Amino acid sequence: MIFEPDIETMDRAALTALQSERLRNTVARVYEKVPHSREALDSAGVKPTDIQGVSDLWKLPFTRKSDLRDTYPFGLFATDRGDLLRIHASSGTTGKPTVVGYTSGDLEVFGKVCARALAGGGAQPGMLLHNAYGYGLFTGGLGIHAGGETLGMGVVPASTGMTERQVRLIMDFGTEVLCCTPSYALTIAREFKNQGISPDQIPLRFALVGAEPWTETMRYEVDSQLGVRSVNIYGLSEIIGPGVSFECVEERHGSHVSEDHFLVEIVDPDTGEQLPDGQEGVLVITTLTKEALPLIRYWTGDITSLDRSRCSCGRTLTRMAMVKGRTDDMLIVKGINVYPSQIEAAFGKVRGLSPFYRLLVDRSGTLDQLEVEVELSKEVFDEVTSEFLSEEIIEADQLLRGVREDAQRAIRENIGISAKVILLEPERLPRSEGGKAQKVVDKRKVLVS
Ligand code: DLL
Repeated sequence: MIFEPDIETMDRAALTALQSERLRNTVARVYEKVPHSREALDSAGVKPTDIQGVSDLWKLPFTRKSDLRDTYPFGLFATDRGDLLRIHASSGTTGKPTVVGYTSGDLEVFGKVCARALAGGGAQPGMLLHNAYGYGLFTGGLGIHAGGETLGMGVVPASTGMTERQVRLIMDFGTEVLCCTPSYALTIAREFKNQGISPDQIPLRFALVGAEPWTETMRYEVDSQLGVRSVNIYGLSEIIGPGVSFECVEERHGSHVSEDHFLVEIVDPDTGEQLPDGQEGVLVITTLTKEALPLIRYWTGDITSLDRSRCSCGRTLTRMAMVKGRTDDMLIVKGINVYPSQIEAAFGKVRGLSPFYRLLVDRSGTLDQLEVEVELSKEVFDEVTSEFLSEEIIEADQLLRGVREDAQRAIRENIGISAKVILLEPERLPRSEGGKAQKVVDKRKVLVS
């Protein structure tokens, strides 16, 4: 189902005209209302009148997370504090949190883009939505909540944690749609299994998962363990929260960007030059309708590519590929760029591994060392332990060695780096309780511990 067909299937020329008009207004407003951004434009030698349309976008300077931090808390806001109806903030693990605000108009847009995403993912008015994104300063909970209500769904504001209870509520209510992070979807799946509930007994039909990178391997696990068809939902607080882009349940091949509100481009991470469609780089987003916190050319740090070809679902909105990772998540190990999702993708082809893994990077002397802890799949683990019981230890040992060698080879062949793989028994790694999973421990950054 398409929530706003007029917009979502709009002819490209009409959409570009709409974007150009909104871009002109946004730049003029920001220039007038936000001194910090006015200075940035002035020092780049750009006047609002230089921006006539989308094709002039490249002339504008980037806005970065540091601009939000430097002007903490409300320095980039274009409205009075009295016009704010809501404030969200990032957890701010390093330094000050990033604060974002919404006017009544912004909240309406937020609800609509999330409703588009839910409808795109298979949800329909009248269905129940189990929302296991965190409620609070994180935008996931309240954002998706508003999307469900805007679409006409009944929303269960489950938030995160207490997985046993989440499973019980889904079963008792007969809930059709699940929203949570991909790692938490697998935690919920494991709890269903522990309670002896098989995928065909679970009432869920659709899942919108996001807020952290995930891969096709994980999608397969989510779908098969929960008996759902899962789609990706992407977003970031600075731009609005969830709902910046979403996959359609028909194709599940790239996430449609709500381009009437968010203008996207891909740029070279080193030079900032715009890159052509299809090429991978940093996603940069300009808000087109945001009132409280309009952002010009916001450097998301997320690595992806764009595809403007038509989609069989009927939407004309540009699609962005699954986010590979963030520029600041990228590890440089022995001079080679490594994203956690590349390891996950490489492991997807190895029999005997589960999707639960963690990268540990350390330095011995001047040499970087990468270790990857990964849990064995339940099947292989059972096979190995039963062989132990029957005292066929040698065979079990061979099986484990084989899995480990395959895993190490997959990393070498796919990423070009040698890593030590450590096989763990199932459920050894810390599980996501609804938040974003921590996939990397970089011990090189710890100066004193
Ligand atoms: O994670 C908003 C959100 C909530 C999106 C619920 C989807 C669902 P932040 O906490 O500000 O906002 O984190 C934003 O998370 O820049 C990406 O690096 C990452 N991210 C978000 N969605 C995805 C996704 C929310 N589908 C940051 N795939 C972004 C990969 C994602 N990474």
